[in-house]
Amino acid sequence: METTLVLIKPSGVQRAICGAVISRFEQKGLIIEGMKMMQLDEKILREHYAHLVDRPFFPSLIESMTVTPVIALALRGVNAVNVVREMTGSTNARKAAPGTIRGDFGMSGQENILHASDSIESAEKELARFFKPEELFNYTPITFPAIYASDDLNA
Ligand code: IDP
Ligand code: MG
Repeated sequence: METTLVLIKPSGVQRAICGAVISRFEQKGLIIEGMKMMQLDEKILREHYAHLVDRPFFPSLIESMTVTPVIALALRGVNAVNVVREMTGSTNARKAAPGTIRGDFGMSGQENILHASDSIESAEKELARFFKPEELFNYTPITFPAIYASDDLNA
C-alpha cells in the first residue's frame, strides 16, 4: 500500500468542485487517510515547487496558489501514487485526456484544479510537508474486501 498527496488548488476551490474531485477518489476505492483545508504561503510553495523557481511563470503560480486556501488529501491504496497521477491527467488541462480530472474540469495549464505527487519519493516528502503524523489515520474501511482481492495486496 502507498499513500500519496493531493492538493485541491485554489482553482478547484473557487470553482466549487472540491466535492466532485474528492468523490472521484472515493469512488475509485482510494482511502482518505487525511484531509484538511490550509492556507499556503510563499515559503511552503518555494519548497513544494522548488523545481520551478526559475521559470517565468513562477510568480504567477505562487499568486494563484495563495488566492484561497487549498484542500490537502492523503490517499491510500495499492499503487496509489500512480493511480492518482493517472486520474489527475497531464499538466495542461486543455491537453489532458477526457476522463481525467484535469481533462474533465479544466481549461488551463496553470489553473489545473489539483496537484498530485509524481513518485513514491515525492509523495513521502510532500506528505511530511503538508501533514503532521497525528493528522493521518490508518483505519480499514468495511468495504476493503470488496475493493481488493488478496492477490492485489500481495502485488
Ligand atoms: P504537475 O502539476 O502536472 O506535476 P509540474 O511541472 O510539476 O506539473 O508543475 C507544477 C504546476 O506548475 C502545474 O500543475 C501548473 O499549475 C504550473 N505550471 C507548470 N508548467 C506551467 C506553465 O508552462 N505555465 C503555467 N503554469 C505552469
Ligand atoms: Mg509536479
